[in-house]
Amino acid sequence: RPGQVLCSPLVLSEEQTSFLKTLYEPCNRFFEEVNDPNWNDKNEKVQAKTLQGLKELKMFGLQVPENLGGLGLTDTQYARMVEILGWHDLAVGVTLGAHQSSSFKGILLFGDKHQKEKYLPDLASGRSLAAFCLTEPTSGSDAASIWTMAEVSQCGKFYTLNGSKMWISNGGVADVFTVFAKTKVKDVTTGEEHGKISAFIVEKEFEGVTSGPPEEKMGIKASSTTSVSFDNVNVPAENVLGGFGNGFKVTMNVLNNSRFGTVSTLAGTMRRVIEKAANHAAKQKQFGKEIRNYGIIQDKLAHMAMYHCVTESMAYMISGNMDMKVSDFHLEAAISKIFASEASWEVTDECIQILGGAGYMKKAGVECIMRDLRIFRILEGTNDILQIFVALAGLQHAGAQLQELQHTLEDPLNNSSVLFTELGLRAKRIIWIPTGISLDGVVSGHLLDTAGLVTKCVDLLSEAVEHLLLKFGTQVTHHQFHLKRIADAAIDIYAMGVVLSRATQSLNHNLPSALHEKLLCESWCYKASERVRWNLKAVKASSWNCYYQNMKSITDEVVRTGGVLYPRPMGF
Ligand code: MYA
Repeated sequence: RPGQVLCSPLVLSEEQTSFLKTLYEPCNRFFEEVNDPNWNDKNEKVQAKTLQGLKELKMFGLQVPENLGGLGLTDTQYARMVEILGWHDLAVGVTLGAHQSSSFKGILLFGDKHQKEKYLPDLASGRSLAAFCLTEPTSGSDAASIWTMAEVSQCGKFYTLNGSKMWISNGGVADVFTVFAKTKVKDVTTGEEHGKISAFIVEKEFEGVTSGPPEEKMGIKASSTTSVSFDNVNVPAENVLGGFGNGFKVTMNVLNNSRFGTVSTLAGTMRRVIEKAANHAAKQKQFGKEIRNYGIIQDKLAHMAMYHCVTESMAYMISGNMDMKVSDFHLEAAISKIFASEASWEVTDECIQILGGAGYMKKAGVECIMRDLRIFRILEGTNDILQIFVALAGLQHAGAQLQELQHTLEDPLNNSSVLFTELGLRAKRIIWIPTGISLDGVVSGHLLDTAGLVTKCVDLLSEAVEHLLLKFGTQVTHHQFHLKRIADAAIDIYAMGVVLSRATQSLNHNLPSALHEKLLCESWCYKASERVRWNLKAVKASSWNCYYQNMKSITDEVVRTGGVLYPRPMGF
C-alpha cells in the first residue's frame, strides 16, 4: 500500500520531540561515561552500576504508561532510544530488549487492568525483570509445536504447568515469565483431542520454577541466557494472558510488535561501525594515498552507508506506521528484521575488512560487535523461517485475489470489462509496459526514474507470484527454493520503497543531507532492482528447476554420507 510505504512516518509532536531529547542526551552520556562494554563482555554480566543507572534513567519501562511508572513512549520515541543501546552495547540491548520489547510486551498489549496494575510498575522500574518463554528443545521455528503442558484444575481456579524452555534471554535473572503452554481440549463434535496454546504470567516465586546454569555463548555474553523449567507449577487462572487458547495470537503479536525495536537498535550499531570504518579510511595511507581514495574501499563504504540508510528508514517507517495505528505491519516487521540483521552483519564484516589486521584485534572494538551481532539473524524468528513467512503471507493474499478473479471470469460474458482489464494487464507485463502503478505525485520529481524501477519490480513480482500460484496451486508451500526468492524480491522492493520515501521527504524539506540521500536512494534502487529481476527470473525460468533439483541431490548425498562425499585430490 503506497500510503504505508511512501508516507511521512515521523509523527512526533514538538512536545514529544523535546521530551525525547531530554531522555536521549543523559542516556547517551550515561553510556559514554558509566557503561563499560568490555567489562560486561569479559565478566559475562552487566555491571551493577550500569543496571542501577539504567533503572534511574527509567530505561526498563520505556513504553509502560506513565501512571504505571513508565515513560509512556510512543513507538517512534522508543525506536530512537533503543538506537543508543545498539550504538554502545548490544548485550545491554538484549537484556533491556528481552525485558520490554518482548517479555512484558504481552502484558502491555493483552493484559487486563488487574494484570497491568499488578506487574507493570515493578517491571517498569526494573525492580523486577521479565523473560519470554517460547522456545523448547524440539520447538524453535515451528512455534506451534511446543510441548509444555498446562492442565486445568478441577475447580478451574489454576493451571498446572509442566515442561522446559531453552535459550531464554534473562532466564537466570527474571522474576516474571511470559510462558506459552498447551492445554488438551476435546472437540465436542469429533471427540478428538488437540492442544490449544495459552500464554501465562508466571512468577519466579511460584513453586516449581527453576532456571538452568548460564549458557556459554559466542556473543551478547553479558546478557543472561538459560533454560527455564516448570515442574508442577500452579498458576492462578487470572494469570492467563489474552484469554484461554489465544496464546499463538499473543506470541505472534508480541514478536510483530518487538521487531522494529531490534531494527532500530541495529541501525544504531551500524552508525557506530560506519564511523569507525570511515575514520580509518580517511587516515590510513597505503601506496601513498589514504585508502578512502581507492575504488575497492569506496565500494565497501558506499554499500555500508546504503545498508544503514535502508535499515534506519525501515525502523522509523514501521514505528511511524505503528504510531499512526496502522494494524497491518507484520510483514514489514518481519522484512525489516531480516534486512537489519543481515545488513548489520555485512556492514560490520566490511568494517573489519577495511580496518584490516587492526579490525581483527579486540582493541578496535569491532570483534565483540561481530560476535554480538550473530544472534540477530536467529533470534525473534530465524531469518530463514521469516523469509518463508514473508513469501507465504504474500502468496496467500495474492491467491485469494486470484481465486476471486477466477470466480468472476467463470461468467466472461457478464464480466467482459474485468476480462479485458486483466488480459490487458498481462499483455502489458509481457511486453514490459508498466501496468498502471504510478508513484508520480507521491515521490519527489527528482526521483521519478528511480520510482519507475520500483513500479517495474512490483509488476515483475505480481507476475512471478501469479506464475507460481498457477503452476503449483496450494502445493506452493512446499517449494522453498522459489519462496526464498519471492521473499528476497519482496524485501528488496520494500527497501526501495522506504528509501524513496526518505529521500523524497529530505528533498521536499530541503535538508542539507537531501542530495546525499538522493544518491543513496538512486544507487540502492539501481542495484536492488537488478537483484529483483534476477531473483524473479530464477522463480519463473524452467532452467532454474534443474539447479534446484541439483541442490536437493547434493544435500541428500551430503546428509547421507554425513559430510563431504568425495575424497581429497590425492586420494586420502
Ligand atoms: S522467541 C523465539 C522466536 N521464535 C519465533 O519467532 C518463531 C517463528 N515461528 C513463527 O513465527 C511461526 O511458527 C510461523 C508459522 C509463522 C513460522 N502475525 O498456519 P500458520 C497467523 C500475525 O502459518 P504456523 C525469541 O527469539 C496466520 O495468519 N499472524 O502457523 C525471543 C494464521 O492465521 P489464520 C500470524 O505454520 C528473543 C495463523 O497465525 C503471524 O504454525 C528475545 C496460523 O498461521 C504473524 N507474524 O506458524 C530476545 N504468523 O489461522 C531479545 C502467523 O487466521 C530481543 N500468523 O489464517 C532482542 C531485542 C534487541 C534490542 C531491542 C532494544 C531494546
